[in-house]
Amino acid sequence: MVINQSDIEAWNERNLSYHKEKLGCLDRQLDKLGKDATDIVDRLQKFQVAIPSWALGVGGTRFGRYSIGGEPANLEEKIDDVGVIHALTQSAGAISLHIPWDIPKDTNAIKQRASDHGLVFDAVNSNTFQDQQHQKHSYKFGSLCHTDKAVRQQAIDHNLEVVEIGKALGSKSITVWLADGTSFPGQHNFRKAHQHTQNSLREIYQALPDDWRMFIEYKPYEPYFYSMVIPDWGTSLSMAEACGKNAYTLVDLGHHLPNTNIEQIVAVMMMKGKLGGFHFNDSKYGDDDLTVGNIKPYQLFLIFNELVYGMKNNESNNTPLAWMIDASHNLKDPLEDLMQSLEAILIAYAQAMLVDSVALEKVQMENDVTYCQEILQDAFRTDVRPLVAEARKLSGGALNPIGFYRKNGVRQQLIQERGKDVKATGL
Ligand SMILES: [Mn+2]
Repeated sequence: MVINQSDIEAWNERNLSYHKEKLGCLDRQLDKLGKDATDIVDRLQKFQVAIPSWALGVGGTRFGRYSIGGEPANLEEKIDDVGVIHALTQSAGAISLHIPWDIPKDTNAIKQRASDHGLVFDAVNSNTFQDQQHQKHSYKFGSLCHTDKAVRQQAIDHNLEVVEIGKALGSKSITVWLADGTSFPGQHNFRKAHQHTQNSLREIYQALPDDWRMFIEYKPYEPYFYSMVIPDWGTSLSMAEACGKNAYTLVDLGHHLPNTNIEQIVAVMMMKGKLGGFHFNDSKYGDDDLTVGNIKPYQLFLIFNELVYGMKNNESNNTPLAWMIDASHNLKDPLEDLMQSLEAILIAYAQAMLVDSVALEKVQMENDVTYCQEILQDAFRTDVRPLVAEARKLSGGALNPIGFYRKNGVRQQLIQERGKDVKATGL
């Protein structure tokens, strides 16, 4: 399934006059505020978010999984799906592989296929949260933290294998998320579990090529409900620091207890030069993995406000961040859902670029609390969608990707090509 550029152009032509009308209005508004629309559009065009290979099929809950039809059955088709999203949005120029769900059989052919779609390989993700067939030791009671050295070694070896696969594909980073934890008090010696994990991570880190980065993800609970070995940013940061300069903390928006101030975490981690990457999603209660920005768009904006400030004021030389959508799709068409997520991310980014940071700093100094809020909300309540659409159009994408996707019956074509009953591996 390949989207024809000429179809996108024809689609844009039909929708152009309405777009121009909206863009013109916004341009005049921004002019008055002294904001340069061209610069914002330019930055939006450059912003690329990785799509994980496990997010292209319909996910399930503990209770059921309802296939949508035409799901990708193998890595090649997953790459094709990201290709569709990228062709329409021009902002999903990377794919993040999950090992062992998506081990390339023919690395060169996979690289070629990705590059045909204009895609590169982002961080590779290891998996020690479930047992694979023919695996010698079980991870039931932990992986990098396990009491048994042989289990820890097996988990370390798996991570090193993931790095080898990533090297062959041109990836430059590995993301480690551990499901290690306990559900009952007394089950772990906290100190030993922490030390084992720390030592295991250090071993993986030391085997990384010099130009690779390691991202350490944290999560407060789930799959275990009493304790997790890396429950929060503080633990992740201390482990990253103990590993070395190329180890960073990775923030997954869903991996926080309710009402955690994620924007503050982002600000401080960037100031310390230890924020490595981001997993985008949205949630109401826990790690719900819902469409980005669909429930808490203001929080997403506030996070981007800190990101934009951090990228502008980068005294600590924080590494360029790795962006990825980490969501699961149970109800919607995964491709539509991912396009909605990309849109939400770009909207929040554009709004954050509208924040008058000079004025904000001034009123902060004066402790003018009312005006601090006014400045933030002025930016947040600006409808920046024409800028996002313009950026997409200039890069060769569709003005309205979901409109195009529906009108051109992309899902129907995928079902025709791949069948109704295929199920993708993934969450
Ligand atoms: Mn994640």
